[in-house]
Amino acid sequence: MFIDTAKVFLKAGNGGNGIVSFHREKYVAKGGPDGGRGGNGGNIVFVGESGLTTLLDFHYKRKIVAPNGQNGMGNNMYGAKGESIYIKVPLGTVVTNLDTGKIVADITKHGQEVIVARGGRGGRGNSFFANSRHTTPDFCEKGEPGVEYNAGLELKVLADVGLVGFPSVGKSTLISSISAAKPKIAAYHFTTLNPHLGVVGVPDGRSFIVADLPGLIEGAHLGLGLGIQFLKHIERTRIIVHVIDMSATDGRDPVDDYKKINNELESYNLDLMKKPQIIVANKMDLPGALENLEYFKQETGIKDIISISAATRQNLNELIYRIADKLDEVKIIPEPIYEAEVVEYNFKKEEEPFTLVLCDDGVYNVVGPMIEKLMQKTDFNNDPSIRRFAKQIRDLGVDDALREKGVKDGDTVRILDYEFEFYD
Ligand SMILES: Nc1nc2c(ncn2[C@@H]2O[C@H](COP(=O)(O)OP(=O)(O)OP(=O)(O)O)[C@@H](O)[C@H]2O)c(=O)[nH]1
Ligand SMILES: [Mg+2]
Repeated sequence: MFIDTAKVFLKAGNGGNGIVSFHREKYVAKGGPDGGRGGNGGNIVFVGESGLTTLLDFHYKRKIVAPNGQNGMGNNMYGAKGESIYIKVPLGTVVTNLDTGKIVADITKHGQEVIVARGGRGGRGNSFFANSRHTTPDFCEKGEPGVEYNAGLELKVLADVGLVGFPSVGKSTLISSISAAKPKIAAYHFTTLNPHLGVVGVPDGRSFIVADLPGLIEGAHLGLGLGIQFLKHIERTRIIVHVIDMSATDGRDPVDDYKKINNELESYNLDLMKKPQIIVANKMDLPGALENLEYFKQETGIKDIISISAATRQNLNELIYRIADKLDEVKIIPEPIYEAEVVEYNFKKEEEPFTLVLCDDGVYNVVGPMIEKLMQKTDFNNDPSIRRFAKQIRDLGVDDALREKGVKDGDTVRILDYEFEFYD
């Protein structure tokens, strides 16, 4: 089966903790601080790979965890960093953070690397905090946690041209006649179950990529036939080649076919109808096709139709040139519509550093990315470290804000899962 969606839990490595350490040497009573920094946690990086065509691998990989950074050591030694993990994904993979619903990455180029989950930074050791006034700091930072979330992966095939039409109109026959792609061809409907890509060389040196897509039927936008799963691939193509069986082998009316397919495209996404369409009358080698073509032109008023026979390779060169010229006209490849989400552990400067939320139990919660980050970096088993945290949040104005809300000495205040007693 063709797999074009997958879910995976991503967990980047935590940063290693900084440590508190003092230099020791024979006959030296107490040396300077020399606690090193923790190593950064490993990132999870997705890499675009043109050789891959499905997300099948992710069905065996439910969870990707990058290694943590090591803690810092004495003698100013840094902890080793967690190695980043590189995962190959097919071109056209869109990654969504399912916890927030935001698009994280859209991988469209071979070799393109996107950090989809950033490892936490290592905490600084006590040697980092030494200065002329404070020569023997006895606190350090903990490492930041790595980014983690449930990711949804979706593959949207990238091609210049999408072959669109009812089942059995000859889409696969066409791609196999104009490129080296060899999809299955047969007289029954839905022979093609997954998109095939083929590179077409124009005799004048140009080339383009064609996607042979599974057939559409009425109601596809509602999920009938192979449904929406493949309509979405058409979103990524620059032009549409609309293939019609002009011989009406299956007993349908070609005019009806044409209208129904356009109706499906429009119902799925209005923008699909804005894409340039080249209309191809196929199976012109069969009896009745010429008459049907005249009738088609009359009924629709469309004159610009390319008549071919994919099976007997009639008029294929004209089609190829026509596609290449049209692609030249629509040179601008639609850029990915998504802005990459900042998957980093970051906060915007202009953002409120914190907000106070009154919970049902009457306790104030101090929330906000900045305050939570400070909190995660604090080692609560170490008094000086806690004092430093208290000073940092006082400097941010948390104490004043709480007092304004009427919080008094001895009242409980929460940050993340921790409860504190409020003291001035
Ligand atoms: N005579 C004739 N038969 C053709 C032509 N093109 C395709 N066929 C036949 O039509 C049938 C369907 O062809 P396919 O290429 O599998 O059609 P498709 O559009 O890919 O069909 P699905 O994958 O089911 O959507 C096959 O039996 C082909 O041999 C043509 O130009 N002339
Ligand atoms: Mg086919």
